[in-house]
Amino acid sequence: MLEPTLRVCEEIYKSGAPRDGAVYPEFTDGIERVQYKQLSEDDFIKKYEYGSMPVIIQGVADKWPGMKEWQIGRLLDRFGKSKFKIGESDSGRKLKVTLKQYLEYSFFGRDDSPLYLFESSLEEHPEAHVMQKDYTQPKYFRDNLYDFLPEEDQPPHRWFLIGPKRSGSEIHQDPLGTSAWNTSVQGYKRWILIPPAPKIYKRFVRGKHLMNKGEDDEAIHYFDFIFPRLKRMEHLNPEGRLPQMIECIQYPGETMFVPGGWWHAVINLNTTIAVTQNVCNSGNFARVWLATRKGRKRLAYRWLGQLFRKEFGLFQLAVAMNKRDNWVMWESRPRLKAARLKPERTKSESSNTSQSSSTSSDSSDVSSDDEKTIEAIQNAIPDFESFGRNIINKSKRRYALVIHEINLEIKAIKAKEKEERKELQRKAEKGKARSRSQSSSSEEDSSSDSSGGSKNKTNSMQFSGGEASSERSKSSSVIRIRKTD
Ligand SMILES: O=C(O)CCC(=O)C(=O)O
Ligand SMILES: [Fe+2]
Repeated sequence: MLEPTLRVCEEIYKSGAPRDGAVYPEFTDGIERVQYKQLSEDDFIKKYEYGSMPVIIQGVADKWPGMKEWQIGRLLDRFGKSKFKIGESDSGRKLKVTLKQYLEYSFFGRDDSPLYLFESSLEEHPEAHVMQKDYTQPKYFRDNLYDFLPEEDQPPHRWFLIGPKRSGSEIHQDPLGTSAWNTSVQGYKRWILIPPAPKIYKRFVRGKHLMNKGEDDEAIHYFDFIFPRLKRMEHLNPEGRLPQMIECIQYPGETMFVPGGWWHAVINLNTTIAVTQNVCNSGNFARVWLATRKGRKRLAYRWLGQLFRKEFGLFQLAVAMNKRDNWVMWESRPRLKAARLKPERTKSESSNTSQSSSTSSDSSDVSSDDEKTIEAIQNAIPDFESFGRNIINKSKRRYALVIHEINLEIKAIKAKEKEERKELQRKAEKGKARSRSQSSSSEEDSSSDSSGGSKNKTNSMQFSGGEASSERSKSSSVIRIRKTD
């Protein structure tokens, strides 16, 4: 299935023909393309980041040394003996092999869904850290709000990738609502992008409702079988639930921008070498804040402290969102409770309270600097109504858009949570029924959404022993884990 598309891509690439609107055997390229030199930071943020619109940027990598250095032969000469991460076992153990081993595997192996080299900490790599100099961040992403946290506290956000033909990324959203840029230095990537919307759930975009028994959601299987069904039933069908989506090819040298929350899946049409980074900026802050305060409670607390010092407008936004949702931050739970009980505490009482809150959680997460900040935060919480007016007056367009997005997101999150609760209930009922009918034999993995977890582990570990399996090998858990934090 990939071959005819690859042939069209190569023709277009050689002839220098325009890529927007190009017609491939199974789809028409529907993404907008822009020139790096012609698009200012402001225009990018307004149109694509606030506008939550994917775009391919041409010309970002024109002067990168990596365009010459990141050729397979060169990389092999430079780093053939160095080890890179190609996955993780289900228990989180890193799977590393030498670049030479990996390239042998990817050129000579016959895996249906090959393993993907996904190295997340190039800067810490004993030899390959020099590759950091081979590329520069596009100008639109220099302000990353996570940079307010020390590097070691930040969720992973930089990856170097090598993937052979047929390798790819299952359909997913990037972690914590962040946006991403992804530059292909070599090779063609086919993308599917689906915008976030209240009724677009994980199970739905994965096409669980359209899967036959025994089918999985690995990238190659998704592109070949599941997605065509989803497109027919839910996109092309006027009664379908998926009116919007984008299909396109990313060519060598092009940079894909994926806004926070967008579902996306990728398949490599030939060997690709790419670099990708995730960012949080004022354009996606509302989404990232909602995800961070829920998924990374302690990190959110520390981050809020930094925002207070360095980006007061966004700090206010975060606090307003918390107020509106009655969300109590991790650290401030006991503090607020105590404040409600004893509004006029003495100094010593208040320090006792904060001590006991620390021991009940993780004291190492709270520095005394944070303590001072949290005090200031508590005093600075604005009244939401006046805060809203204030903000709108201050910079109408910017925040109106953000607030609108918050509303959509809150709705989506509530709907999602409801769905999750139902799912949990279903599982619990299923479990009860099962334990009634059978008491032994518990080999099966019961998590409904993690397709083939233990199978993947076995295959990954086989490979770590240096075997290029000629059987169908799976990498889905490997891929799924890599952009989580
Ligand atoms: O190039 C790819 O495989 C896509 C990468 C991606 O979407 C991700 O890592 O989140
Ligand atoms: Fe992604």
